[in-house]
Order: sequence, then C-alpha cells, then structure tokens
Amino acid sequence: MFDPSRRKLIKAAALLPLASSVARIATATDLLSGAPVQATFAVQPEQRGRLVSDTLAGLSYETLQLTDPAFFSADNHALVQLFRQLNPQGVLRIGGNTSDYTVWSEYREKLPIQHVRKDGPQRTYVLHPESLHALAGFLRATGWKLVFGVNLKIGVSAMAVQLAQAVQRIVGDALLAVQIGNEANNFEPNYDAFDAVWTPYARAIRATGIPIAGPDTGANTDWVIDYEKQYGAENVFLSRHYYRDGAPNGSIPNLLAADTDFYAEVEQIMSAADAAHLPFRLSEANSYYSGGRDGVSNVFASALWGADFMLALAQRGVAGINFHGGTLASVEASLGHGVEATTNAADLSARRDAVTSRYSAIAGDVELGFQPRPLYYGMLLAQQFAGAQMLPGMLNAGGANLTAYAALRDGAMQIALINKDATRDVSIAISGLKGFGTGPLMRLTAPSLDSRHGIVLEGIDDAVTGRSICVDAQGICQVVVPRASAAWVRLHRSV
Ligand code: BDP
Repeated sequence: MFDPSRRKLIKAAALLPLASSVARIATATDLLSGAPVQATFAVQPEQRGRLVSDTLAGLSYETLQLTDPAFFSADNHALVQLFRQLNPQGVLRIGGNTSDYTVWSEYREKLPIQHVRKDGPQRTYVLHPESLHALAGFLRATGWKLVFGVNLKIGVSAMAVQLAQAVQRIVGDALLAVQIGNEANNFEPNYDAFDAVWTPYARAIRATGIPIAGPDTGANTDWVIDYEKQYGAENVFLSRHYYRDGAPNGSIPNLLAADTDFYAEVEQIMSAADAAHLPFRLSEANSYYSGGRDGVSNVFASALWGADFMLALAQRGVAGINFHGGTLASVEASLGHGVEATTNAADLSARRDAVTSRYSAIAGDVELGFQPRPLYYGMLLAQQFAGAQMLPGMLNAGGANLTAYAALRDGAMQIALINKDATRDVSIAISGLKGFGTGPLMRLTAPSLDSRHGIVLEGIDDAVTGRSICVDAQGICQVVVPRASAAWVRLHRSV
C-alpha cells in the first residue's frame, strides 16, 4: 500500500547521515528480553484537545552566532537542509546572553560602557549589516521565521529601534517578533524594575510598527503572567525559558523523570495566554544550562526527553519550543567561561561534537560541516504531531516510566509511545480506536541511552517488513515498546 507519510519518513531517514550509516532497524522482538510490563492507554477520540502548532519544533541561537555571516547563510546547504527537514515552518530565535551585549555597527551615537557580570559575556560584540543579509538568505532558504532579541541591558532604546528596523527591512515578512532583553530577571531585581526599563524600549519599537513578544524571562512564571496582564494585547506571543537544572546537576535519570512542577507552571501561563488569545512559546529551552551536560544532553536520553517534553507541552497548548544551541564558542561567550571538555575528538563526527555546545540539537560548524544530534531525532518525532489535534487519553503505565500521546490529523489517528524506562520493556494495549484499521509504525531507537551516535528513526510498514499495526474488532491495538525507545503509530480509518 502506498503511504505518503511513510515515503516522507524514509526520505527523512535517508537524509540523516548518521541514521543511514548505522541503520539497522531494531524491531520489538530484537530488543525484548523477558516479559514486558503491561500498560494500557485509553484514547478518548470523542473529546478534543489542543491544536498543535506547525511551529512546534524550533531552535534558538546566540546573537554572537551571527558574527560569522557564513553560518546562517543560504550557502550553508547542510544547515539549511537540517532546518528544513526538522520543520518546514520553524521559528529561529536569535538572542541569549550575548544579545544583551551586542551593539549595532550602524548606530552612530556614543554608547555607555557595559558592565560585565558573572556567568555572562565578558565583553560587547558588534553586529554588522552583512550578517543580517546572510541571515535573511538563510530564512528564505529554510522557510523559517525569525524572533530577534535586542540589547535591553545597555539601556539605549534608540539603538534597539535602529537595529529592529534594520532587521525588519532586511528579513521582511520572515520577522515574527522582536524581543527586548534576554532573561532580564538576571539583571533586574524584580518585575517592576524590568517594567521601568522595558517600557521605553517597547513604546519606541512598537511606534515603528514592528511586532514584539516577551518577556523572554528565565524561569519566572509570575513575570509572564504580570506581563500578559499589562501588555498582552501589544504582543504577538508570550515567552519564557526553560532548563531542567544546571549542567553539574545533570544526569540521565534526572532528565528522564517528568518535570511535573514545570508542567503545572505552564498550565498557569496557558490560562493567562488563552484569556488574551496569545500563543505561548518557550523561546529558549534545553536540558541543562551552562552549555548542557556532556554525556546527558548530547546522548540518546535527550532524544526521548525532547520528544516527550515537546508533546507534553503541545498537549498543554504551548505553540513552540526553541531549543537553544549552536557552537561551543558562542555559548561559552554567553557564559563568560568554558564548559566541560568532551571525549577525544577522534573522527569527523566527534570533532563536530566537540566544537558544539553540549545541548545543541545540531552539531558542527562552517568548517567541519553539520550533523544531527540525538535530540534532533526526538524533535523530529514530536514534530510529526504538528497540525494535529491532541486527544485526551488515560494512561496506566504499569509502573514503567512511559508516556503516551494521541492526536488526529487528516482523519488519521497518531499515537506516540515514549518508553523512558531504562530497565522495563512495555506492552501497551491502546483502546478507543474503533473505526481505525491499520497503519505504519515508526521506531526511535539507539544502542543505549548514553549513545552519542547510531540513532535510528524509522518507519515500518508491511511493504517493507511485514509489520504493520492493526486495530482489532474491539478497537484495541497492541504495541510493544522496548526499554529506552519510542514508537509512533499512524492509523488510517477503516472503510
Ligand atoms: C541561558 C542564556 C544563554 C546561555 C544558557 C546556558 O540565555 O545565553 O547560553 O542560559 O547557560 O540562560 O547554557
């Protein structure tokens, strides 16, 4: 049977250099040892959840990354292809700590000296028009939109207005919004102090007709809610950042446990965002701040975490998540110090890894070329839900660290099953599927949770392997998901 979604997946896998070189499709039977835990997932197709935004999978980079105009450039074909493959309608956020230490080369007035702070950039950087022209070409080549952060910390709103206008002139319709300041909670003592410095900037930028978003705060949910109350109507979306913890506290078990406190905060923000009819984006997020944790942020565990995190947020109505990353040099500059060294850079792929921030979804630089990190594959899996309508479902995980998501798109049912359990294989009876027949199954696997390479994201259907997923007369479908792996199922309506 011809299945366009399958063709798309196979094509995607073929484009992934790592997937194709190490590809061996791991099947459930291959990976099973011992009896799996029994779980149930009761989908409630008569109820409707959130609509998943097409912009779900996004990326975030330091403003400093723009210094080399060859990085975000239409000529950087490898990076263009990785962006397009991840999401043809993605959002690139430029910001981070270095945005608050960036000055615009075309601003002619005298600027104050910027004070450096601990764990922040130790100098200012100059952004030139050439970089914005290259960025515009990159956005055109990828189809991505731009969220651009201007320097609030320096306190010169006139420079921010000039830069915002230049960005708009050069990138045109690709500009989704300008944000003012990065994590101002790190340099302003409270929301009122932030408000006092932010307001003149916002007024001046909005007066030019440029769309704004914010507050782009670190972990302050209350700031987002206060901001919505005061300025909701003037914004195109609300934003905050997320990191699970600092790099020294990072571990695979920590990353794979659900951050339920954060989900509760997201629900609070979503009620404010819904009341104002505004999307909410995690404009910068990743596993562990301070550049990420080597051996955690850049291994297969991060793929399972990323897929689960994105779908858990999409289910709660979050429009998009911009995973922060980029070159190690850009992130080290944002921190004002080096980050933990990685394992020996023996071959090209290890060298690409070594020059990249530990949490980045894409590794590499202009000189060495680019490759997807494990997180990229998790994002790709979650992005399959873009444009779908989430459905509620009752999960009984049988004691395993398992999550499950269901959604409808174009009349087809899609289900993601993410087994973050390091020791237990799970067999899941999915119910509530009356009216659906068969469909392909895609697995996300790797040799182990700490694998840096050898990640496989594959679609399987009967044409290739004799395996397809089938719903029985009771509307139940049984899927086995081995420990430390995920599966995505697409079920077509039975006729
Ligand atoms: C965020 C900053 C970003 C840093 C990141 C980190 O916005 O610039 O690179 O933390 O610590 O808070 O990794």
